[in-house]
Amino acid sequence: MTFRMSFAAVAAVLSLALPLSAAAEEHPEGMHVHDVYARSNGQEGGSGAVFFMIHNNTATDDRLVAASAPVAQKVELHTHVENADGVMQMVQIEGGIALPAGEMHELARGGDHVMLLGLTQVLKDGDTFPLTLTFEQAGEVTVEAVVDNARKPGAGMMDHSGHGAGHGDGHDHGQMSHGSGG
Ligand SMILES: [Cu+2]
Repeated sequence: MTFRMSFAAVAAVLSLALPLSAAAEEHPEGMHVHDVYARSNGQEGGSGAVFFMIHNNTATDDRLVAASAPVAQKVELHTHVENADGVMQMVQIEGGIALPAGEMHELARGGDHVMLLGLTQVLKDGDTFPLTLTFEQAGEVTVEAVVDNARKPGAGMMDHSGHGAGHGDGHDHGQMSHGSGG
């Protein structure tokens, strides 16, 4: 609080000289989506996954409820859950991803991700495509995703070798249980 007050005091003093937008530009209010990258098996009709960081820099709790991209027939929000045998399985997220006001949420390999199913074009490293995210409150936000299969996850929290390879080459959704009565 002391810091905030002194900052406010300094800001007040400087406000004549310094445009207010200088501070506002660093952390503008809004739904921020950073660091968007995709992995793909590089085959038409294949699959891919998109990862990014969401920063809900608003005063309102929100939810990511849907995603779409022109490069896939179907786009779903997925996560991984551990089954009774300790094996990670991919499942579709019911009801979207909760984004409390002011908080960050990372979609990362081994965790939540946007799944691209039935690619309508080949995605190779360096290719880009628009990804539109639909938030319950913030509405639609379109960002550019870049294909980067070599990207390493930031914090290797879990090894999850079986599935990680799946997203890269030949992710077989036929073997996954996607909440079909199970
Ligand atoms: Cu998936």
